[in-house]
Order: sequence, then C-alpha cells, then structure tokens
Amino acid sequence: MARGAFIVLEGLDRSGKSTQVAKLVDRLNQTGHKARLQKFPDRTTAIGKMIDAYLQSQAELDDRAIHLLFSANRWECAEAIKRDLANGMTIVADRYAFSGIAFSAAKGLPFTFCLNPDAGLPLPDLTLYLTVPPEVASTRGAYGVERYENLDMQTRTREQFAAVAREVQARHGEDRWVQVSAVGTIDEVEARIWELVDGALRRVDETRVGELWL
Ligand code: NYM
Ligand code: MG
Repeated sequence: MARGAFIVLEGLDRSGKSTQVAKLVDRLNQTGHKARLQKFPDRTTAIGKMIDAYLQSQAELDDRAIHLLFSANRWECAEAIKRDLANGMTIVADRYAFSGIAFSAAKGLPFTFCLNPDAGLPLPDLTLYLTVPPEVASTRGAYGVERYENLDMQTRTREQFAAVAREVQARHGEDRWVQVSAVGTIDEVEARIWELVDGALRRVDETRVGELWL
C-alpha cells in the first residue's frame, strides 16, 4: 500500500493558513485520499495546554523553556504521524518545526539552539510557505490578542523564515520548500496549493519518510 504524504503549511499569522489547510484536507478526502489535519501547537495535550496559557499571557515562561515545549508538543505527536503515514493517511499540518525556529529566533535565541530539538522528527514531503506582503496582511483586519501578534514580531519572524527556507532547501532539497503567494481570493490560493500538493502526492509513493535535519 502507498504511504500517505506529509504536507505542511507555514506562514506568518494572517497568511490564510488555517483556511487553506481545512480546504486542502476536505479536497483530499473528496478525491479519494485519506487525509487528516494536524495543528501545531496541538493545544489539546497537557503540554499544549501550557503552550496555550503562555500564548494567551496567562503564564510566563523562559524563552528557551517555551521553545522546548513547542518542540516536545511535536515529539508527542510524532509516532502517530509516522503510523498514519505508513497506513496510507496523508497528514496536513498547520505549522510545524519551521514556525518553532522562526518565532523563537525572532525573539533573539540562537538559530542552532532553535533548530536542534526538532532533529529527527518526521520530515515533511512538502512545505508550502504562504506569503502575503505586509500591506496586504494589514488589510486582513487587526491582529489577535495572542503573544507575537504584532507588526514588529511578524517582521522579524518573516526574516527568520527566509533563513529556515534556505536551511530546508540546503539540507533536504529545493523542492521540499515552496513559497506560495497567498494574495488573491481563497479559491485562487487554493488552486495554487492544490497543483503543488498534487505533484507531491505522485512523488511520495516510492520514498520512505525522512528525518528532519538529519
Ligand atoms: N508558534 C507556533 C511558535 O512560536 N512556535 C512553534 O513551534 C509553533 C508551532 O504560536 N503565533 C507560534 C506561532 C503562532 C502561535 O499558532 C500559535 P496558531 O497557528 O496561531 O495557533
Ligand atoms: Mg495565530
């Protein structure tokens, strides 16, 4: 049996990720694939509840401590992701380790410190990085009330995402990280994403799931 594909959508807050991951999972299931959504952070677990409290400013945590909790939150989901992929289920993740690096490095933590805890996690077959110019993002309504949702932090995170993109392409190949313009209607962006995912689905069958950064 063919394994499932591991697809990640990344991007800044208000890039339209959550809308697009939901549409992608629906479309996969409607076209004869088995697919499920995996959100990171997964706020339903014990670690996820600590992350949620931090993001809502109900708890204070050291920058390194919260970084490691975000990573631990991925590790506690890693076995289920591998099992489901092996059973032919495609996983669509809303954020992954790349957000982990970009947001923490934007706060000033060393890039290699940010990268290391996730080494060995399941390697996405394709990461789509949704981009919106700042002036477009600002027309999508006010930022929410969570930590990091301000223009200064988003600008610095955008710069770090560029470094993450280079790292993925250097270590795992150019075609693992593809930038997608999130400018346009929801349907236009969906069509761009679908074309890229369709190509990735054809490629994964023959390959094993890799290990991130290794
Ligand atoms: N975030 C997300 C991190 O800082 N590190 C991580 O590892 C991950 C997965 O959490 N502003 C940040 C990015 C977001 C925030 O994500 C919550 P969302 O997708 O808005 O629930
Ligand atoms: Mg958000």
